[in-house]
Amino acid sequence: MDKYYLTTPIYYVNAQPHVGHVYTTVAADVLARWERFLGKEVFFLTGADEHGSKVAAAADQAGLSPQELVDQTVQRYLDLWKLLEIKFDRFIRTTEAEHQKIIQSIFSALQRNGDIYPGVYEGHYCVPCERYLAPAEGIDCADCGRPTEKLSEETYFFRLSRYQERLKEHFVKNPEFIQPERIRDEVTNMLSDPLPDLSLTRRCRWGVPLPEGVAGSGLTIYVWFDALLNYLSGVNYNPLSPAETDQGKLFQRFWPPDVQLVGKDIIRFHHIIWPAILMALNLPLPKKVFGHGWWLSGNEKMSKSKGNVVEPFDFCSRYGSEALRYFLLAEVPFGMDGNFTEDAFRKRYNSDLANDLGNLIHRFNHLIRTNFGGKVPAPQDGGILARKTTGLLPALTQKMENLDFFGFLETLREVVSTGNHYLDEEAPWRKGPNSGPALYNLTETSRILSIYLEPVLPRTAALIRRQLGLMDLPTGKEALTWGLTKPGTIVTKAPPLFPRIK
Ligand code: ME8
Repeated sequence: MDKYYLTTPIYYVNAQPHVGHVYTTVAADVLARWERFLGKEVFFLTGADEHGSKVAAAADQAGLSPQELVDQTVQRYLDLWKLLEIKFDRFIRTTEAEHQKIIQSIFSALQRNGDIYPGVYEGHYCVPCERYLAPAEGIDCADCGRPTEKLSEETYFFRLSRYQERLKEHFVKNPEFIQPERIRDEVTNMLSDPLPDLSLTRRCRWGVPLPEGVAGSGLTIYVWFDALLNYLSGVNYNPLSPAETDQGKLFQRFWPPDVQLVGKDIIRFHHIIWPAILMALNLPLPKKVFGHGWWLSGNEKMSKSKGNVVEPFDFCSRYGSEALRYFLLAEVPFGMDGNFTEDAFRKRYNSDLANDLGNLIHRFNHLIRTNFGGKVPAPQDGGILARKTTGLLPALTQKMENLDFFGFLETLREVVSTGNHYLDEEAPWRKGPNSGPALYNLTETSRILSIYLEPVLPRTAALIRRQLGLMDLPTGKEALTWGLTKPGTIVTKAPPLFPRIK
């Protein structure tokens, strides 16, 4: 069986989750569900980035210990993922003892092969971004615009400079590594000046301690080194434990990642620093690292520090988590920025979900119950609907491979729209008992549609199948054959899938 290893960033738990975090995680969940549907063995990793000055400062502000703060906040993330039906295989926390041990042994391994060496870091550091500034940036952070701290501290450096040429080569030979295409130039330009070595430790009380025997009192491992390595510790990689052990099996099975999703705010970490660390460890690189666009709010990036975030719990309680999953992926192509407004959300909800999809299912369900006593009538020719729905798999697969959720949903909207036109033209309410084959075709179309919609709308897909009495039919690729619904299947009355928002 093919494998598929997929990751999201691990989010800082200094504050509550917002719609930006939901975006990446929902996109990953959709991919994971799709790949499972295709029959692959999937490992979907997400988690929490729990160390660093920013988390420690938030804990101080809340009058809690850092551990208390992260324990509380991580629960909010877990609750949110449950609400949104995120089916991850592992949720990693960087405060887990096992993760910390792995970080230390990777640090030691790199030190042994000369990729880590002691030195003094002189320069600026941005705590909100947990980032060392390049000397040319000056004293304010180019990413968030805030003033930074001036540091002069003893540290250990990672020899990032050693990997500059190999990174360049890798980018040329593996164009699919940097996705989407529109950010390729930006990433490649990051290599136009010599790469400075990266300071790997900080004078920060809340972080992974240096490995035993490494000098440096008061120093902990730089939070980004700790965080990036979650993608390795998440599949139990450990340079000290051989691959054949139980520990090593998960790594053996799933490494390297097939797709890593990140927001475009952290592409330097993921397209430059991360692959360089893997090169230093002699490990294969991820196949694809995709830097998606931002959700803006009031034309600025939605972020905790700007105070312009959309709160997902409240949003889900008003409109449902399915609608949020749908909106995020249907509104804007994945690589682009989008403005999140309640008005845009309501418009899309009402047009795509309430009027088109919800109405289609509601209308023919009603007709089967009134014209045929609730039993799916016998089929004749599948006609245009059979042609429209069967054979979509290659095109949809291609779209998912390109992370084109927007195009994927556009294709499914066309199916829904064909179904609604068909219903209008066939007008079963006029044909009475002669409307049987048309209603069968609509049932079959909706069954196949529910299979395709499942990754994005898992609850809705199940509700469609339940009201059409199709719960016992297969849901894997074999479900795509036209004609699996048995005539006589009992259709039941159900509330609207997406009640119109006034
Ligand atoms: O950067 N639009 O964590 P973080 C779209 N811990 N996506 C957004 C977004 C927005 N407005 N705001 C946040 C960190 N995101 C590190 C990551 S990984 C080894 C360590 C999403 O809590 C997007 O995926 O700041 C972005 O990259 C991530 O959340 C940043 O989350």
